[in-house]
Amino acid sequence: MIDKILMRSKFRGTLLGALIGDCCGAPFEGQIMDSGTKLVLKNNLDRLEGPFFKAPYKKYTDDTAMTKCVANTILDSKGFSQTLLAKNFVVEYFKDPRRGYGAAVVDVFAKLRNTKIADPTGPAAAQFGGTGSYGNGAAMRISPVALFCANRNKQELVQLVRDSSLVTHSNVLGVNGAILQALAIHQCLQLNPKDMFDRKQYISQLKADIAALESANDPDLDANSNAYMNQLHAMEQLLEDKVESNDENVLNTLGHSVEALYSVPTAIFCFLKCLSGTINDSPQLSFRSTLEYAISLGGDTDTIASMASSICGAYFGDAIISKNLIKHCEDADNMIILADRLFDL
Ligand code: F2R
Ligand code: MG
Ligand code: MG
Repeated sequence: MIDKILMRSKFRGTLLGALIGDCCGAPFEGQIMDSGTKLVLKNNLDRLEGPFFKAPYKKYTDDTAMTKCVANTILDSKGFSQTLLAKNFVVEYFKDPRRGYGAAVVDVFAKLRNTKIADPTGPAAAQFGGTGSYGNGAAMRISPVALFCANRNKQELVQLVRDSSLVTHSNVLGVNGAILQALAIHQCLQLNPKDMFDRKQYISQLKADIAALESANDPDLDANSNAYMNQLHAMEQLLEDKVESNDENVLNTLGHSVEALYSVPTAIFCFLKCLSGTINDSPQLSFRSTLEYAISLGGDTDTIASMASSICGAYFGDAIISKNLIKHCEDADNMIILADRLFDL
């Protein structure tokens, strides 16, 4: 049983995790993470968590800008619609375009604006010669949907994730990546962090949910028919040390790119690895380890750290996140307000 106080804390932890991962990961996006850079990362995070000092905010990127749009669309008095979500994305992007958006998704925003959102999913469906984007942009912003569906069944969750994804991402890998990220958060919301965490059970549940999604694919016609199941299986092998989980193996197996398939399972892996005591077993340190480890893998650091820290925040709640670290992230107060409003909804 999760009481109301813990659940409110979990809502805050989910959105704050998403924000902190984005803000702290962004400066390392695309960098080679050699031992020197990893030390810089560690020192940076130590400083941000240490005694408070006044410094410019760590700015958030597209991950948070779009997460806020999703949250505000759900919270709108008229209720969620793809047209409203598309409008919120367009307004936000043209107000503040320099947030490091994906190279192709900005074309969707331009088309949506030029057509006055006549068809909210049309421009996304036309991306990449009609195959749609398989980037991680739908997954990176999905946490408010998982929160909204905390007490709803999985069918409703999957439907709302799909509806919100299709405004920018129509490729099945982009959509299923968002569904997997939402399911990872959704499951954590139901778990009490005071109980023993059953990693096997957590992964089997994710696998069962993904099997249901991917069973609709035809393996003869679709090379990616079991794509996420294969990634979850590979993730489990790494966690069980059937394959040595050094950085090279993690990156070769799970990846760290802007593609949803090669970043969402990686984010879940970061959370599970840091939770299981492989790195440590204290809640405060688990959050910090998840954040630091996700960034240390390099590549799409803001997004992988954002997704991993959001899952971790959903599991533990916000009490275990360093207050000083939160204060250093742009717009943290507003993320807490959004989390509380989603909880009250
Ligand atoms: N864009 C970035 N990072 C680049 C560096 C930013 C720089 N630091 C700055 O400040 O400017 N990060 C953000 O983009 C990712 C989310 O992207 P999203 O929303 O999925 O966008 P998009 O454009 O749809 O997809 C991303 C790229 O994936 C490739 N791709 C996707 N589908 C494809 C397909 N069907 N065929 C071929 N390629 C496909 C393309 O290269 C897309 O541009 C997050 O990391 C966010 O932080
Ligand atoms: Mg970003
Ligand atoms: Mg990114």
